[in-house]
Amino acid sequence: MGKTCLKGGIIVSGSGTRIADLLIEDEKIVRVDTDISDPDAEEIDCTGKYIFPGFIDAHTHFNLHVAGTVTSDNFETGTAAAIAGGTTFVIDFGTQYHGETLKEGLQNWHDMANENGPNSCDYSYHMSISEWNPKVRDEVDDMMEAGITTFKIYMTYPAMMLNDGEIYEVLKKLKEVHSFTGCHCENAPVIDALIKEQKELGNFGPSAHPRSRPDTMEAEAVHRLMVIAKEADAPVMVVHTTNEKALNEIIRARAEGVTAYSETCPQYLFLDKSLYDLPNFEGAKYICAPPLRTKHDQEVLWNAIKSGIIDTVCTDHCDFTLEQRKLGIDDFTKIPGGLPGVETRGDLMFSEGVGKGRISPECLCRVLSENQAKLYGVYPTKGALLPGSDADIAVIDPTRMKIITAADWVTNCDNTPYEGMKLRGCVEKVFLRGNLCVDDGRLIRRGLGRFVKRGVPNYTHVEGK
Ligand code: DUC
Ligand code: ZN
Repeated sequence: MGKTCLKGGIIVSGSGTRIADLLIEDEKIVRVDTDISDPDAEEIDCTGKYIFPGFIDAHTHFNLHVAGTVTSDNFETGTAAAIAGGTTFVIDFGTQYHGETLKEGLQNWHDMANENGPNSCDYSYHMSISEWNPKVRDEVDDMMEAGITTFKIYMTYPAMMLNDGEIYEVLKKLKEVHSFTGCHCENAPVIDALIKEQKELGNFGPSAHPRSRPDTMEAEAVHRLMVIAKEADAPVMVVHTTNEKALNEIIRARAEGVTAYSETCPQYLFLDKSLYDLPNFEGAKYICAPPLRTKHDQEVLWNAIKSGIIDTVCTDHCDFTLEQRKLGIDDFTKIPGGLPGVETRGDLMFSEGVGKGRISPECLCRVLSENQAKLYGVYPTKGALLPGSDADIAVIDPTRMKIITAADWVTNCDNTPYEGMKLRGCVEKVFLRGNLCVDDGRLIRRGLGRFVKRGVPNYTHVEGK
């Protein structure tokens, strides 16, 4: 592969930026310095461009079975979409379906990743625990051994959810092995009652979706999780935090000493719940859980990213075609839920976040790359531009324009919630372990992605950076 030198770019880390050259040799970064001159290296002028560690997306769902169908992106297409958007490492959710062991769940995910492949960015999985018993408890150690060092639990969805006592035991066990779990926080029984209420009122369309899953029921579940985490004296991650009330529960718990991490997703920063009221079943395109919230919540979340309250911005990428959405044409609860996002996150967050002055490049680096690498046990191999790190790199040109459209994206889905959005400041080049995979904004090389065995989480939440 040889040597490549990125000349004169703005090198970004979570704690600062500097103009420097960056030398890649084979799969690794070997030097970051001013005025590197190596006669054997191919030079690429990066003047005025931002050089980020490749973005990490620790929340994707490829090949996931939802509401009687399966996500339109599998590992092959999903990892290609990821790298096209500057994401060089994804962590999907391996899932233990009912009746399975964790090992069987993990094997199923390996099989899918291998069979669908080749994969175009590096990947790993968290393991979703949907049944808890002494055997599963012991298998947690096997998962850690296999490099699956973080987990996921659900407080909703009958096929996945654990009860409060089980959640307590999971948290305690994971603390023992220096791991933690992400948790989907929504109050399932009240949501069921609210769904019933909506249907009794004759509301079967997408606009009933946010009414049946209010912010209060997300906040209640976050509160409960925080209390359980405090009792277990164990760390926990709230995935896809959507609103001010839920965020306040996290802030309150932290003040009481709980080690609580928080993630949000672009859909909660850019889209609001008025979209569910669009006519002609258009609102179905935006169904996800928890649902989109208010413009006020969007501002609260942006401020929380800026002040370091939110640790990560992932995507919850989980996409369905318009035809698939029609499974719920007569009943909003049958619309497969989830939104595409793995391809658009880097561009959206740079253009609308950094470009519009909402967050700094350093902050973007933390929430899209560095914090995730530390939390999920791959730092500084990934999430950093240091000698010895993988040469996973996203080069962003702050003047590059783009109009988002599903007509010409890599994602295997015929719709994007950001259709027609104009961006300024987009991904130009992407390197995966030293290989140029995206050039001039176009995916030019696929199939180089590998499974990554992760280490234990090593991260401390710090606010106000
Ligand atoms: N929410 C969604 O909308 N889809 C997939 C899983 C989830 O939690
Ligand atoms: Zn999810």
